[in-house]
Amino acid sequence: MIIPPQHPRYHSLLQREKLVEAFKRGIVVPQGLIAHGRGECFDYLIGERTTEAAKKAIEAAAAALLTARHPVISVNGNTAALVAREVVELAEATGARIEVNLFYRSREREEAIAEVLRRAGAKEVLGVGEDASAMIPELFSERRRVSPRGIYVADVVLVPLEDGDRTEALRRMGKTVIAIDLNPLSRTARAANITIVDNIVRAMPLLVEKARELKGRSEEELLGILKRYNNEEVLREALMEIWRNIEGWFRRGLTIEFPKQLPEGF
Ligand code: PTJ
Repeated sequence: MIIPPQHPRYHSLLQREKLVEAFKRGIVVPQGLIAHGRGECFDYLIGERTTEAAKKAIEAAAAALLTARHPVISVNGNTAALVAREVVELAEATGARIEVNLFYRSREREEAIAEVLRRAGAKEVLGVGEDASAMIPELFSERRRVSPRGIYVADVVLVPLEDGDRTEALRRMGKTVIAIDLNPLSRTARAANITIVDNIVRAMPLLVEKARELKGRSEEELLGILKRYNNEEVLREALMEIWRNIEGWFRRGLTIEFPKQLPEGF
């Protein structure tokens, strides 16, 4: 479907089209379309823009990835459909490895997602087939299967659009977890060390830019950013932003004003 760029919801519709297209190619699961709908709702409430709170989280995420010994970016169907190029750029900027990790795992999807990433420029993609031979303890979904060269040994893991169980399991393994989740109340958002409450399509390019900007900085400076960062505060700010937006709608009224008389010629 062709969406006219002047359509008021152009960007949102474009994301839907990308996901539907990826669904038809077996990259995104039907549940991924539902998950995106939930994300859209929260995006509406935060004003469909990157908040100051999200910018703080993005800076901390860049610092965490740059100071990590074994950083890994975990990729699922929705992430591959929406931001494959940015995943590769972020991996290049931070030295992170890329690993396919799926909630609804199948060999066909692993391969299809790895192919999307390779086409976007990835030289190596972990977590496909026999490579996903290590297990995350106490986790019962297919997401427990990880690469012994990737998530299993990672000290910092970026998990966009994650489920709560795995975030908690990764934390129990002592890893630093960075989440991207539009829902500040989700279990993932609350369990992660750093939560970027923003749409992945806005957050990822900003994260790449920040990582490139901070790359030359000293370890001391980067650790300073992490020390000052407070995730609880960032989640509170994200909720406050939603609250302020709702207050604004109350104040301004909810109806749309139309001209009382039709202009001449109608
Ligand atoms: O590809 P698979 O098999 O790994 O499956 C992926 C999904 C997304 C289906 C799976 O991980 C899942 O069920 O996720 P959840 O538990 O529904 O969580 C997804 C979270 O991502 C929700 O809290 C949504 O609000 C959020 N979300 C959805 N779209 C976006 C988003 N956050 C940021 N940007 C988005 N575009």
